[in-house]
Amino acid sequence: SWFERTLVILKPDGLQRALSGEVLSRFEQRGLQLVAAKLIRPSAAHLKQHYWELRDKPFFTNLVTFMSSGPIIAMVWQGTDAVAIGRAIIGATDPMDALPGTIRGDLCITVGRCEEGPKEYWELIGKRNKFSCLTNSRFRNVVHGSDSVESAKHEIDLWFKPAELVMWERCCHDWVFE
Ligand code: DAT
Ligand code: MG
Repeated sequence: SWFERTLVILKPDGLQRALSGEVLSRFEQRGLQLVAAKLIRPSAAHLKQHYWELRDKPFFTNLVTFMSSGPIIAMVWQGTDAVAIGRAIIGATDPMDALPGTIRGDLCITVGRCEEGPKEYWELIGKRNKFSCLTNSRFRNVVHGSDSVESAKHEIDLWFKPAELVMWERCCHDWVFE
């Protein structure tokens, strides 16, 4: 149905890199409709809930640290197959596997662990950008998107109060959806 919804997050790297307009317009231009959005700095506790299914992964702590390292934009997008379309717009988890034309395939690169680069380089970067060496998280992949209709419902409940979801009709609705 055209009111399927998905949770999308512009991650701290996306906001820091001034990619918010680019990311929002990709969802907008595909035809999905924005029904909620907010700029927030989420707490580690909140992010642990968000990524609870990954709690046993070795990168879990680093992922939570990275995601709480700066402000993010949480959004809800609506439309036919919004979850699957959202995942297609975003691309594969590892930016190296993401196809050109996807957000991750166009806008980011796998960022290796800090130890992998030459020490002098990381010292330089560390002085310039306090986030660069903050975590060991392998992926700075710009966006999050729900991976199923079920998890989308759960995630939207976690990030938004019902009153924050705005009902409105876009003027081009009938030009995009059957
Ligand atoms: P996705 O964000 O594509 O849904 P996911 O839910 O499996 O991927 O993982 C959530 C995030 O965790 C992902 O965007 C980046 C990070 N991550 C996933 N796999 C990782 C790994 N092997 N090493 C480091 N970080 C990883
Ligand atoms: Mg996921």
